[in-house]
Amino acid sequence: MSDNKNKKIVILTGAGISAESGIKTFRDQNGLWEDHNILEVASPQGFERDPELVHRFYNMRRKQLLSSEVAPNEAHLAVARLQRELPNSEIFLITQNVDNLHERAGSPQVLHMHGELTKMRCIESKKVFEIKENISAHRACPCCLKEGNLRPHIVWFGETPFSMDEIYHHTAQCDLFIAIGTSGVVYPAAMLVDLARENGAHTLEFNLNDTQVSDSFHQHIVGPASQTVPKYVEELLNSTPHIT
Ligand code: BJW
Repeated sequence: MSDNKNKKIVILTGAGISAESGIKTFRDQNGLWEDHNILEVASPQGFERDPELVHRFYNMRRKQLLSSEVAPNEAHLAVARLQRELPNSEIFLITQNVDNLHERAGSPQVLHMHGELTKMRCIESKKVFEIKENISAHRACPCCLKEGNLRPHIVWFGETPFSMDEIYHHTAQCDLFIAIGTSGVVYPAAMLVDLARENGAHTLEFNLNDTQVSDSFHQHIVGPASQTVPKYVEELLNSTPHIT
């Protein structure tokens, strides 16, 4: 994108953008799915079978996210800068990540399609609560006061990701679709590039490696997101005429 032609941009981020902040990805070597059985900790059936185990898994990840060892990296900061500074553009940020590093980097808008680690939901009323401390299966729900009614506000396998209508709407209309640090293994996020491309968008993938959807992108930028994304953002901002 070398001029001011493209106006609508969709950015889709995955675990790779937070890897350099110290948060494990899922499928890389030493990733979360090496130590945890996906269906035990990330499915509605797993939660029904052993809610304590599932709460422990998310307690552990929430505690790490909120510890002083984790902070947004240069890639999160660059995305936020692009959202704030690119003139004549509408940038819609979709993240599959359940961390809050885009918000902490200053992103003015973030859609969490797979939920958020710092939120819990009542399984009856569907009300969502911000809860930052550890949760046990016996914790009483703040709305119905029943024990065991709180679940992580996370999209597990077999569940529908949040705000799909909005995601499809923005993706089908964008001029530029950028995916950062996602393996392209999990649907429906993995097919958004096809939707964008079918509707005429230029498509760009940032990743450490080739992914199983790399061929769907027009352009593939290889390297750590903390280096490649800020460089790209800098170039984009410098090549875009600013309105005074
Ligand atoms: C770097 C880097 C650096 C590292 N710089 N890059 C058979 C066929 C097709 C689909 C299905 C199927 N069977 C079942 C399905 C559906 C299923 C699915 O896709 N399964 C596949 C695994 C086969 N999907 C679902 O069930 C979803 N729901 C659904 O489909 O509902 C139906 C529906 C569809 C459409 C509309 C309406 C309804 C729900 C998916 C829920 C995903 N949940 C998880 C866990 C919960 C969140 C959590 O606990 O954190 O979400 S799974 C996990 O994977 C997590 C992630 O958000 C998601 C994606 O992972 P991500 O982000 O791509 O991470 P990795 O680890 O895979 O990749 C990291 C990448 O970064 C790598 O490529 C690295 O190279 C790169 N990298 N360091 C740049 N420094």
